[in-house]
Amino acid sequence: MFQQTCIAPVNIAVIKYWGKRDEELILPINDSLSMTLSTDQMCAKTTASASSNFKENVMWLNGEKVAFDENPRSARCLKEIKRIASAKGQPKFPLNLKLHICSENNFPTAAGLASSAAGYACLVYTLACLYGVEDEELTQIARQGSGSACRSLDGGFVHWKKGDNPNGSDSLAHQVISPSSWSNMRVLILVVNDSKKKTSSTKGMRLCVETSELINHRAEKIVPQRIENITKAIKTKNFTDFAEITMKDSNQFHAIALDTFPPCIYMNDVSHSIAEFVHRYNELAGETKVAYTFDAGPNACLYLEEENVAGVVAGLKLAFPNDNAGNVEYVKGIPINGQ
Ligand code: 2P0
Repeated sequence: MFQQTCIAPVNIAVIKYWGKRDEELILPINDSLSMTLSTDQMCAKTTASASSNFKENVMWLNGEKVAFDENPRSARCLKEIKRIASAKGQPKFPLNLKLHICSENNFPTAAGLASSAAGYACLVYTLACLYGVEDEELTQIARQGSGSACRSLDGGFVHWKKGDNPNGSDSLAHQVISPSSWSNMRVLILVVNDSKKKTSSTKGMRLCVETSELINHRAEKIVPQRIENITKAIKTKNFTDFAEITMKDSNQFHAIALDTFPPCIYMNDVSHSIAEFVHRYNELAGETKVAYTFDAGPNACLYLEEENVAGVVAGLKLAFPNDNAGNVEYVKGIPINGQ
């Protein structure tokens, strides 16, 4: 039996990916940029085994058997890895051996907490190690599992370029700065609700591309400049500019989600109260100390520098006591991935 186990981190976008120009190859309509979190507290862990005793490819996700060959995304990731392994010659074992794959997330799946990003990044990386193709360009394969997964294969801040080629060969993710370049950056995750979201990201963005009159304006006229500006803010560690762009981009993503017909509503009243708290906190502090961003769910991700964590957490605990039903469940301090 041949076996490999790997872990992969979550990433949280500050410039959001929303909308595909090619559903099958998972090619986005705009660039996106994210920060990779430490694997200490939130990660996916995958073990893949190949054996001549296995009769079929089988996958378990968080203990539940899920489709593998019937799922076009996981099947495509495996096909691509095998294609590279075969092209390299001398595969470690016969490529026709069947696989058993076991994957677990140590955080809520599909609650807008980037579970598919960590999950597919982990699946692709584990398969790549199993078949001995670590040195290949893997972000292109992870992207075909779940778009945001391509940003989880590197640490620090990562930029996924939409690319222009119809075959996706230039739709790749690259590191902008290493984790150590902004080592006091932190993220707090505020879990407002960990139940499965109503509209999946895949479905939500498809509907959005089909019906929103604002989405193309965002993709063509807004995002390119934002990517340039936030890259500069990240490279110069300008927290004020970084925070403003991050919050505006989160708000714009939720605005185009609302412009979908029927609308996709991911934030709830508690989410909006958290955003309000952040603006008020910064106003009272007289400077920008914290930024929010919300993905396709109600949970909040707050970006802030280490020296402001204690103050912000104290304020949050006063504003959102854990014992109130419907309020924030818990708060985690998560450092940037140190790998
Ligand atoms: C992001 N999200 O940039 C944005 C912001 C959610 C909100 O990437 O269809 O699960 O598998 O490519 O990667 C969620 O999208 O969607 C996502 P698919 P994915 O993080």
